[in-house]
Amino acid sequence: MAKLEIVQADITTLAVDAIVNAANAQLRGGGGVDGAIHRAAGPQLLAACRAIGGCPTGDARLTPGFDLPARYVIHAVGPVWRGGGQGEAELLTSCYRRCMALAAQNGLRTLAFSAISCGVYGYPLEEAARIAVNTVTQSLQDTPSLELLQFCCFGAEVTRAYESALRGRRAPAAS
Ligand code: AR6
Repeated sequence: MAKLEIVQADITTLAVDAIVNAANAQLRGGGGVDGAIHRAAGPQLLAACRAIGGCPTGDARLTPGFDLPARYVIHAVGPVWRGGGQGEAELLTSCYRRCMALAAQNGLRTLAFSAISCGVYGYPLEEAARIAVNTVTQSLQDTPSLELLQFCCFGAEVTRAYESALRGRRAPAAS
């Protein structure tokens, strides 16, 4: 079972098999972590995203990492927070599940997640951290290749939310 870890860092510096980007449905790049990843990966990343075309909310797509230290980028499209009654929790859960499925399919050993939807998309941080930690925990048994999973937190507030979610995490369902 993979080790779960919280790191406070710029995700573009992490030399893992894949980093998870908080992308938009057009996969066109943008601000926040998406902008930072595109800047660090170089223009080939945008070309690869254009070739894919787009990605529905709640899903994810894998590209190479190009100039990044990470081999791959998994572009996950989180929901915009609209008060919680628009299926946001299901869509965010689906993002984490799809990223874990891509990690399994590609035999990834190390993976770092950004805090999907927790920036301009406005998802409440504590709740998003709980979903991230619990969904990933539930998926670990189906991702046998994974040795290390990092939650990459940008700033102390995000780190605190993940620490609290990790302390309260639900054990995986018995198989
Ligand atoms: N490394 C790690 N985390 C970061 C970094 C970084 N370099 N920079 C920001 N974060 P956001 P979203 C954190 O807004 O809410 C983009 O324009 C940040 O502090 O990047 O899913 C896309 O194109 C926050 O905790 O993503 C979409 O249009 C987390 O990353 C839209 O924003 C996510 O914040 C997606 O919005």
